[in-house]
Amino acid sequence: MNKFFMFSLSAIIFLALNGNVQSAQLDIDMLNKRSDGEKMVYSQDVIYINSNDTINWLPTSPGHNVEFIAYPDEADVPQKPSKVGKEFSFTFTEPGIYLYQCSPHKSMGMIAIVVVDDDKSNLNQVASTKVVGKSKKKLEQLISGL
Ligand SMILES: [Cu+2]
Repeated sequence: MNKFFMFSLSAIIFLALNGNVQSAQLDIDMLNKRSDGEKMVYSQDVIYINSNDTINWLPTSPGHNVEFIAYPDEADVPQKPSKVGKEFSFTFTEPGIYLYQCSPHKSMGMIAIVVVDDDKSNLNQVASTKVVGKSKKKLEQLISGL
């Protein structure tokens, strides 16, 4: 074996061992007003991520939080809403659709969706999740856009 071959082989082994553990850190702002004029919203209504990516929700505006209300059966999401006005982070290890809301503004349409690994197998479960007030129409819009 020549040196170049050895080098290539080690590079391939390195990528094989490390290529799948790359994960991203993504920020979502919790906002009173978004640049498009929408009020009481997350900066992204729908975000597509890969498994093992982490989302950091930032208290860019005060008074918001994150409360998961629908998610894949296997997902180990927090069962309690995050603290209002505090940064919150979660690493998504299970593929599927996650629906969350802001507890104080759940009737004002402050809901959003995370899709992990483009897996939409729990779409019906998410679509039939009970939401309140303006979030009913918004959920229909988000679902139809997936
Ligand atoms: Cu809110």
